[in-house]
Formats: sequence, structure tokens, C-alpha cells
Amino acid sequence: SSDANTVTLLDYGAGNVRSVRNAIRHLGFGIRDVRSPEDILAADRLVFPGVGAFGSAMDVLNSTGMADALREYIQRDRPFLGICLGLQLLFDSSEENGPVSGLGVIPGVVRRFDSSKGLIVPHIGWNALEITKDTQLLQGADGHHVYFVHSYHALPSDANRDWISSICNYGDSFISSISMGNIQAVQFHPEKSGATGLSILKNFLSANSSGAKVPARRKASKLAKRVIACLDVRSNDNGDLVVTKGDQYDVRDHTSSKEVRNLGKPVDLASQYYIDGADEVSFLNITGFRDFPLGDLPMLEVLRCASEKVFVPLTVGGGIRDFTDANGRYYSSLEVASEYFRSGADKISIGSDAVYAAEAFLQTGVKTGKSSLEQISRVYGNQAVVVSIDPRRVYVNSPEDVPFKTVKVSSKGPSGEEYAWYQCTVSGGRDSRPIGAYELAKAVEELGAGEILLNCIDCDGQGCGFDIDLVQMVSDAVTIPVIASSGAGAVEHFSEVFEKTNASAALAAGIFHRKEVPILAVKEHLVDAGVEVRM
Ligand code: 1PR
Repeated sequence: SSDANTVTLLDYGAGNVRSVRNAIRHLGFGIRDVRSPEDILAADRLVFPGVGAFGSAMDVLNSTGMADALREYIQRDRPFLGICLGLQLLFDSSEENGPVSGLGVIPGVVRRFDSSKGLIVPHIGWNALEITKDTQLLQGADGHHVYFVHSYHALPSDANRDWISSICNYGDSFISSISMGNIQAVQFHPEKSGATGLSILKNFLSANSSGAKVPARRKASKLAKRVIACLDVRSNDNGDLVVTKGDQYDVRDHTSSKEVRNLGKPVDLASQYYIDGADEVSFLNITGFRDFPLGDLPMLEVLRCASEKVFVPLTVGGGIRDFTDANGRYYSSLEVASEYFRSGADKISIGSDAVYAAEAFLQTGVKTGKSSLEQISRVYGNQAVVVSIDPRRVYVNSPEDVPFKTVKVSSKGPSGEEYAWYQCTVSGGRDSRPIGAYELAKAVEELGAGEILLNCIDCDGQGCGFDIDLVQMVSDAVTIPVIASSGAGAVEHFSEVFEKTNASAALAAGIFHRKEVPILAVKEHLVDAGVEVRM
């Protein structure tokens, strides 16, 4: 087993490590999978991408004998790279599902970020590191942002100080990487950190002991605001899967042909946006409520191909719900989501089904644990579950007129109304439901959503800016990240939404598809406006 271009991967089957595989292959390396503890000990170079929850990961590692093999491999100072949970598992214990004992290689504990003081948890997004130790691994990372997604973090202490190679700040200082001899681990995701992440991974894969080391230091950055490119995907009338874009959710041309607008091919556009500097790419299968998603092979193929070229997070939504097909076979939403994760999605997004789940929860006050949202979040973690809200503005004269949270609007309604509530819809805006965006957001946070994608039907495709009233109301109501969506028409709209609201990210579609505003122009404008972004 001495092929210098082959790396051993420890995938214990708890989730999607496709992105790590894709990144390793992209860098020109082959992969050998661990099947037994002996494979660990025989490895020349081992990558350990931790996925899932701490407790279940330790259960698997202990019961298969891999925990002991890992300890021994590390004890022998063999080349090791842990990623995310693969860093946390090295510590003594974690609060997650616990306390649960870890591998006990590094002294210290893993704790949850404290959202009680309004800190947004999970910590999702891009930070630059404070490098505290000379390492070859982080060469090229100095001053560059890398991508994190986690709710738990390893705490620095006197006992583990020697291990730490970088720290980062989010609410508290936490350990973003460790390095000791040949043992390396990172809390961020190099496989999802764009060119910077790929170069870190390459530093590990092609490491030799004479390699140059990055000199320490540079201040850790604040969490960067994210700019997300969104691709609304559906079949056109010829049956081709196309990226389309609507006006207030109407995606058909206003000419007599009434064709579904075609703005390009999903994989081509996604790859372009990655190269252009998008911090994330989202695919929404906008007719998913009609089609049977597991039969929707083109969308899975889109993900498979996109994840080979796009090394930032990918989200996919549309049609995630329990389903009985024409032959009477039942598929759970969890199976549907798993298929998406296996195909390369980092997060899935639920629209209609989350509205029904929230309505039921608010009516009964009971969490059944059976909704798609709860099930997927329990298995894959809430950081992997986005809820997409499609609300429509409804003006009222007074907050007392409706049993939903209203806002005093910045510009009055058509009959001089001073207030509005935001009514949720399902099936791509086709049906309105008796629940507001505010109520929905709070309910889905409770049910396990890790992030909210906040659209606005009134603003979609209009290019007049985000609905600041709506984004402010929702981003103040929850402690999970909110992605502002719908209405971006100019770079100023991005700085406006970040200056006036608590949004963690801003998403746009039309301006990028029509090449009116490049992603780079958005980023440069945000830098000028003093907003932290990844360049
Ligand atoms: O209900 O779980 O099957 O999910 C369906 C998903 O498809 C939801 O996330 C829903 O938002 C989305 N969707 C359904 N119909 C449409 C449509 O446009 N007819 N698209 C649709 C949602 C909104 C954004 C858009 C932004 C930015 N499109 O995705 O990209 O508004 O646009 P802009 O920058 O051009 O203004 P389910």
C-alpha cells in the first residue's frame, strides 16, 4: 500500500462524504476505503471526515474496533487529517448527546455554541483564521476565509494549547485546527472552502517533511456575510431540465408562446458561479411538488455533476416530503433527502412540507418527530436542513386585524395601509395557508431547521431590492441563520439588507443569470461598504 497518489478514507457510513471524495479526486489522488481496523493501520495517509452526531459516531467507531485502530495510528504519528467532527472526536468528550467520551487523544471538551445571548447557531459560513502555529497544512490559508458549519466546538485550554494551530472567534474563541507532528485536524471544511480549501487539502495529500511552513498569525475575521446564487430548475416544454427565472413566481414568457424561460443549463451555471466567487449554490426543483422526486433522476444527475466541479456548499430543494408513488410504494422524505445527500448535496431545503409541519405543530403544540423536517434534521443534523419560505405580503390597517405578526411597513399599501403580514404559501405560491412567515420561522426553528431561506413572492424577479421589513422581522425572530432572497437588482441592495437586518446571507438569481451584475461586483461593493465577505 505505498502508492503515493492514494489516500485512505475513513467513511463510517453516517452521511455524505461525497464532497470530500470529489475534492480528493479533483486534486488527482485516488481513494482507498477503510473496511476494517487493519485498513486504518495499513494506511499511508488517512483522511477522516466526521459526519453525523458525536455519540453515534463514537458508537460505530467503538463497536467496529476502529476507535482503537485510530488511537494506535495516531499514537504512531502517521499522517492523519480529521475534518469537522473528525477534529472533535479526537478530544476527551463532547456535550453533544452526552457527555460522551471521544477518542481522548487531545485533552479538552467539545461544547455547543451558546445561542442564549442571541448568537446565531449553527455557525454557518466563512471566517478567516488566526494561525497560532507554523504548519505546512495551513500554507496559503493566511488571511483567506474557510467554510464552517457546526453547532459544537472544541474549547482551547492550557491543557491542549500545544495542539492548537489556529483559532477562530464565534461568540467565543474556539479551536479551528490542531497540528502535532503528522496529526492534523480542522473544524472547517476544506472540501467546501473553494480554492483555499483545495490548497489546504493538497498540502496534506502531497505533504513532505521539507515543505515550507506558513508563519503564524493574523487576526481571525468576523463571520463573513454570504452571497448565494440560486438556480430555479424545472423541465421546459421540450422536457429539458433548464434553469428558469420567474417574475413573482411566474416563469413563463409573456409572449404568446408562454414558454418556460430558459436561462441556461444547471451544471454549467453552477460551475460558472463557483468560479465567479459564489459562497454557495442552491438548486430549487420548483415543480418538485408535482413530480416524484426519486424518479427525478435528472436532478440527482445535476447534483452529481455539479458536486464534481463546485467546491462550495450545495443546497437542493423541491419535493422533499413523504410520498406514495403510482405503484403504491411508499417513500419517506428521509429516503428522498438521503438520495440528495448521496448525490452531493450538503443541505436540503424543504418548502411546502415544512409549512404543513409548522401548522400542525402550532395547532397541537406537540412535536410528533414524524415530519420530514424533524426526521431529516435528527439524522443529518439541523445544519443540513434549510426551510424555504414563500410568503406574500398582505396589507392591513392595524395589527389587530389579523392573528399574525405584522410589521409597520416602510411604504404604505395601495389603500394607505400602514401594516402588513406575510402569508405563507405552498406549491410554489399556488396555495395560500393560514400562517405567517414570522410564525412559520419560529415553529420550524423549534422543529429542527438549521437555516431559513426567506423568499418574498412580491419582490421575486422585480429587481427593486429585498423586502427589508420582512427580512428584519424574521431575522430578529430566530437564532438560526436567515438567507434574504428575492428582489436583488443592484449591488446596493446587498449592502442595504446587511446593514438594516440580521440576515446572514443574501441570495439572488435573475441578476446573475442575465449577467447584469457579476458576483465579484457584489463582493467588491460589500467590501467598500465595510461588510466582511470572502473574496
Ligand atoms: O415546496 O418543498 O417542493 O419546494 C419548492 C421550492 O421551489 C421552494 O423552495 C420554492 O421557493 C421554490 N419555488 C417554487 N416555485 C417557484 C417559482 O418561482 N415559480 N422558486 C419557486 C422560488 C424564489 C427564489 C428566487 C429568488 C431570487 N424562487 O428561488 O431565486 O426569489 O430571485 P431574484 O433574485 O431573481 O429576485 P417544495
